[in-house]
Amino acid sequence: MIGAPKLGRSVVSTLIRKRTSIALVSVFAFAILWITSAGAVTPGDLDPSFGTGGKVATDFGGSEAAQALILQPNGKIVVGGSTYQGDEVTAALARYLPDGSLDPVFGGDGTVTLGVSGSIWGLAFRPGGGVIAVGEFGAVRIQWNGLLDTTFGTNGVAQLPFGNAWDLAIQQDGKIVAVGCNGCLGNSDFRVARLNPDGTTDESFGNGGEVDTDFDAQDTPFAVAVQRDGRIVVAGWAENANSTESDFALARYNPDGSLDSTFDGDGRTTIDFGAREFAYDLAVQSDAKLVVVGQSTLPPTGNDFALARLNTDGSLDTQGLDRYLDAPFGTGGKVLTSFGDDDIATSVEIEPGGKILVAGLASPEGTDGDFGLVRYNVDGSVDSSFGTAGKVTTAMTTGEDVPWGVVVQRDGRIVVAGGSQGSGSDDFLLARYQVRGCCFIDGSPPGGPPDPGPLP
Ligand SMILES: [Ca+2]
Ligand SMILES: [Ca+2]
Ligand SMILES: [Ca+2]
Ligand SMILES: [Ca+2]
Repeated sequence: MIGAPKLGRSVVSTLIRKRTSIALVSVFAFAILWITSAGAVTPGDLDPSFGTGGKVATDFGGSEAAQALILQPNGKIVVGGSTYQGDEVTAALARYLPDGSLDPVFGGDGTVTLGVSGSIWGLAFRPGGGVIAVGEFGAVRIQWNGLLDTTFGTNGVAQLPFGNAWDLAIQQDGKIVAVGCNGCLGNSDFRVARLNPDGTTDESFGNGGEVDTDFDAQDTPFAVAVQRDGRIVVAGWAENANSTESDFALARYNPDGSLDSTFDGDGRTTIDFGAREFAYDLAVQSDAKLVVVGQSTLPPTGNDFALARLNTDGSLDTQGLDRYLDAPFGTGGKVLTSFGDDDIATSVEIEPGGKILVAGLASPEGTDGDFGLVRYNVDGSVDSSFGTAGKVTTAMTTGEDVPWGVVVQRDGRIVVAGGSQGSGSDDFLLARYQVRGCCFIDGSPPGGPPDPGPLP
């Protein structure tokens, strides 16, 4: 699904580089241990109290990929994706305790394989308990113990009017907004659909429960958020007919599904970085500005992390509304960040203090591709107190490690989840990172309410 990351790297040179890195690691191991024991934590360091050295891999017995990540209020971590076994792709979920171990309350061993085909691409908590997941299969509701709720939709599965749902958001009234495209090929458009909380089509939304929005030839919506005022924002990309040019594309809708004319005049806007752009995630800041992230592809430098921030009226955040308090974002509202080669931002989360965390595939020159994480200040500059000059890369496998979700715990620690391609052992992959002053190095859980009880 990710644009077109180049895989044509020399395996031999990769192996040589890996051996060199191992040698360097052993040389510096004592120094790193000493620094850790002295309590000097650099924000962005892996959290040793999570899994093994800050990393977790979960195998379902096949080829897995994690594509959605949410955090329960009590600190448990829910990850959704797929497992490929015996020529079948099946929706799969895992739930983890705060220390990264699998939660046996969930499905008996922490993992659940749903009896629906296709991958989970979006997860969200449902008010009143349970989790809604969307993907190729439509939408399902999962109970606190991992079981499918068969009172939802038809025998537990609600149909959605597209081949694949890429994301969802849940309104305050419990209605479910999902995005996908009417074909995703040829002359496709953004399609937004809304379900009632019980999984039936919400006929009050748009045209019989769905809305189509055209930008260019091939339009693909990939992320959706519901603003606090109830308006619905969708981000993705608009591509021309011969795939030579594409831009970030955003649409905003009123709660009834009509385009919001206060957003760039007609409810739609596109953002060009001067190359081919694809947007994969969207976050709404506390001041209602929108942050969109994805990739910009400009040969020969490959893909870069691409970020844009929009004002609430849909214009790029080029000035800031208050010259003292509200800094403009990047250059002309846009930021590009390179790790070296093929770098693709897939997920964004706003920290409580307003800093912006972006996770994605990071490929420093010549590497096989790893989890990448960048923390930005509110003005779009990289936060130099984080990692190395604002960036962190984590090799999860010898393959191409692609994160598809980032969340911030209540204690500030950062969890990233995703999968890998080409390593030969594709599992759900998670990493957790520390932040400055982190006092949770002993693994004490953040506490909070217990799991919600069974659905009524
Ligand atoms: Ca596996
Ligand atoms: Ca179109
Ligand atoms: Ca473009
Ligand atoms: Ca890797």
